[in-house]
Amino acid sequence: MKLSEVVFHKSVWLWSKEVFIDEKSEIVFVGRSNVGKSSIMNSLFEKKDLVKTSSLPGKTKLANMFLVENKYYLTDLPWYGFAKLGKTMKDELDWLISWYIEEKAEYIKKIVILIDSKIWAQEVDIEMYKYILELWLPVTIVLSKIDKLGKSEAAKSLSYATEQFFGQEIIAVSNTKKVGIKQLSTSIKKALLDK
Ligand SMILES: Nc1nc2c(ncn2[C@@H]2O[C@H](COP(=O)(O)OP(=O)(O)OP(=O)(O)O)[C@@H](O)[C@H]2O)c(=O)[nH]1
Ligand SMILES: [Mg+2]
Repeated sequence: MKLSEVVFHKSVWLWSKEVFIDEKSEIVFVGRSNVGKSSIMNSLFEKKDLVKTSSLPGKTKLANMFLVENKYYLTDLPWYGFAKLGKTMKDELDWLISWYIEEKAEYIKKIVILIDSKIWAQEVDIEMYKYILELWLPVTIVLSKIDKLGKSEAAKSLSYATEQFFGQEIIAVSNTKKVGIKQLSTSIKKALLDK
């Protein structure tokens, strides 16, 4: 399987509730705003800017679906953590994200939760993690932007994550240095191919 054989499929405007089920296996990326979701997807796809990245946190409010080899979806989900969103909008977004995941649970083969390696897991990250565990969906934890940490800080971040997300696959990733991308790519392909 080649993740680079990819086209943009469509943006689902979450407020439109336009989720459709077409039985394709799917990998979903979630994480607080600015954690590096879109950048990681570009790295996996070996593309520069297929997935829109931005230095303005919280810009993405669409579920952006990418179609790999005409068979699988990799989806960039917008999520919580944008301080400037009012509480009502945050609640609505939370509600819509969970609605997307629950509607598609049968076809979601893995949820990649991104945690900023420097900021560590916040309460909202843990809430999301517990929620996904309740749905029995497989999880991979990505510690993002690992290039920002020195060796000993990186080791600390990893060992803390190992405690918090005990028993889960944890991958430290840097987009800028291209660290961990291959491991993440292998893990995703395996999840998609597993029956
Ligand atoms: N140092 C460093 N910066 C990164 C890395 N990955 C992403 N960034 C930067 O972090 C910022 C946010 O990246 P995005 O990929 O847009 O993050 P996102 O999670 O998709 O953000 P939203 O769409 O706003 O939720 C950008 O300025 C990126 O250049 C990384 O591995 N290392
Ligand atoms: Mg994004």
